[in-house]
Amino acid sequence: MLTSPDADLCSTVAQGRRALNVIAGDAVDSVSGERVDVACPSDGKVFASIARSGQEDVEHAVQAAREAFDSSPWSRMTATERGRILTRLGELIDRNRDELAALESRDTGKPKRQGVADVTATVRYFEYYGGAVDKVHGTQIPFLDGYTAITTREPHGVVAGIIPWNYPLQILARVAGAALAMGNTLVVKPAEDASLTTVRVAELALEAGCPPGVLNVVTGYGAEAGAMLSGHPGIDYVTFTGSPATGTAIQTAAARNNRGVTMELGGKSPQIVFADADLEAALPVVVNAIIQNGGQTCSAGSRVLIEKPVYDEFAAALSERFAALVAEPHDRDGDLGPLINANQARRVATMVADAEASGLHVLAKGRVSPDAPDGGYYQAPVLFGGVDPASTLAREEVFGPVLAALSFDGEAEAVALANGTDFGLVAGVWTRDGGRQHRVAKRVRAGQVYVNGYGAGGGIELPFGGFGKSGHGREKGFEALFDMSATKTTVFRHI
Ligand code: TXE
Repeated sequence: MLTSPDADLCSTVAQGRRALNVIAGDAVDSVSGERVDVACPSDGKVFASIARSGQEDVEHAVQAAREAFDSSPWSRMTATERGRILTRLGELIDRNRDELAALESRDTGKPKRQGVADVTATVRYFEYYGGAVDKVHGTQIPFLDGYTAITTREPHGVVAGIIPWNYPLQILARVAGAALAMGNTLVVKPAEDASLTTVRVAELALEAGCPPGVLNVVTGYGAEAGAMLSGHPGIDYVTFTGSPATGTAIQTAAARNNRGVTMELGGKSPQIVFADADLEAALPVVVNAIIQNGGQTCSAGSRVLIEKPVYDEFAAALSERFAALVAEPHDRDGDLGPLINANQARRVATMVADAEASGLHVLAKGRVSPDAPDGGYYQAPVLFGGVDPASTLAREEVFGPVLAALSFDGEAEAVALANGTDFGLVAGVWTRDGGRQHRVAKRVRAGQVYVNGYGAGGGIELPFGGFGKSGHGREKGFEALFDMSATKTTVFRHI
């Protein structure tokens, strides 16, 4: 728990926070007492610390979640009662929205406005899943004469949720909303870069009436607490959002125990702009889809595929927008903040430099605000034009404000390019032709397709997940409730 959760927000953030794990309803430090410093991405200065959890801490958390699953009223209470607790949690988050939004913004570097939007979505997740719980039901299956066969949805048991740093609150809420709704208990390992709001929500969950042990948080490093948790035999199911490489490590660890997983592993999502599109409507959406959250969004629209007759016109309009973009400290509340940490800033800068060195053409560059403090992790937005579809920039996730513009000739080439990476998370299709809208939406391999719009991360009601290297399983919407439960078949013989 945070040591001074209710203190004046600004002074609390300024004075520094010492976050503890939440295990079995208690705020506890790691057994070793070791801590991890947390820096604000805007200036690189340490302003908080989290517990560095190890084997014993993970052990305690898994045990607490197991006891809560086996013996607390949680999985036996009626779905309606569980739903009410989740709804109440949403209300409490709403009541604490200023604190949470500012904390999220400070912890991740995202502009305050984005922090506020994230809190709104978090509230919606708990409201949505709180209301959905008692609408999930099984079936009755016509079977042999003299038998009644029914199916019910059963919780997996103890779920591990490994959360990334780009949308800590939202991703926690989509995982916890669905997992808790179905009667599972949870151990969450937030990212070492941004754990503070997760700890705070776990504290609010207790206040909302979640029995101790239902929602546990262990903070610390991925290679330590994360790896221990995902490979723990006491975990029944693992849900993860993050990089494909870590996803592979987690699946391998879970496979040793033959446990199920949900994997959300990012993308290289295309926005396809046909010559007949409403270019004026497309322009701000295409720009926003790559700069939202500094491009650190799994569903970022990081490729724009433009049909040849309008390529020059649309690329020029994009260039004008990009040239005006400014990366600023989070408290300026602009469109674009810093990146999360020095590693990510280095990684993005290297990908940009490599792309330039390989001959890719920069159409426009934004800038970093002169007011950005030294020590912050800033990256000026970059628009590359005429990008070779075989290049690294066109195929690999950059996770920064870097857009690759490619040209195409006709529908078939558009679909081939859209499907030309290993990923398949989201796609945007911009055209006024109704037949083409349906044809292209059908043929593009992506978990979500938006026609004449783009929902980078939006829509908590909409099932979300990928094909190929983007992962498997579905989060959000009603569908997540199926991922977070298993079908049980019960057969009664009439005697
Ligand atoms: O992610 P990691 P990183 C992508 C994006 C980014 C790249 C690297 O391309 O540039 O990943 O970011 C925990 N066992 N995305 O290194 O490693 C870790 O502590 C168990 C896409 O930060 O995937 C954190 O909680 N857990 C993405 C979480 O995994 C481990 C969001 C994510 O970290 C672990 C973030 C291990 N061995 C990055 N190693 C998206 N899809 O939205 C790390 N972790």
